[in-house]
Amino acid sequence: MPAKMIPYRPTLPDPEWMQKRADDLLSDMSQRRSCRYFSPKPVSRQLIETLLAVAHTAPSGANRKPWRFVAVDDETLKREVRLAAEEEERLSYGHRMPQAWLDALEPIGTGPEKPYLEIVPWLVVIFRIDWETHDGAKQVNYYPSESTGIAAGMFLNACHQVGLATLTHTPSPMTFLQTILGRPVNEKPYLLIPVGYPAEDCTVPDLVKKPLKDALQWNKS
Ligand code: IYR
Repeated sequence: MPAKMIPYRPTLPDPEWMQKRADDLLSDMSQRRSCRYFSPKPVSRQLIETLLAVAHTAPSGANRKPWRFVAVDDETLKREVRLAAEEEERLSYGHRMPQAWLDALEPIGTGPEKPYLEIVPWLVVIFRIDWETHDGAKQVNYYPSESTGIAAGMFLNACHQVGLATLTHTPSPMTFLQTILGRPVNEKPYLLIPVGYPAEDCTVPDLVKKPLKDALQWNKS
């Protein structure tokens, strides 16, 4: 049986407007920085829900939407997450990460202490769902990593568009998030994203970014 199809006719924008909009998006997105110093200033649950609704519009393999978003503003839970993340990070920075990795992080200035996990108003944890059970039958999802990555990217973009700062934090391993947040074994922690306003005295590393020309090829060079 072929799929039921419905018309899709978005209004065709004018090319000049498109270029202007793309230029504006570029200058706006170029301002985005990963933030590690957050203000405790609250962000409403409604705003977070809307930003997650944006992420939830992401395309996904076979339209399965193989993700779970867990939004945390409970102080006790945030503290638990911080303590568990720091425990893993101490082991990682202490002996699990090879010297080359530590050297690569040196200009970013990260370390095992993660006070922002408690200070920030929201922790959004994205889980990737590789398989699910429906009516007792196991059903696999398709391209769960790609799909969840796209949803995460759209969430980061949406946060920036409304003026909120984020960090893509990946304490490794992240299984503690399953336990603390009560998620089942088929939901794998994918990204831990603190979301909030930057602290007034927030600083970010003065990094040189790889230019686009080094990441872009036109046709077959
Ligand atoms: N997860 C650690 C280490 C870390 C790894 C990468 I790759 C970064 O770009 C930044 C940090 C941490 O969050 O400190």
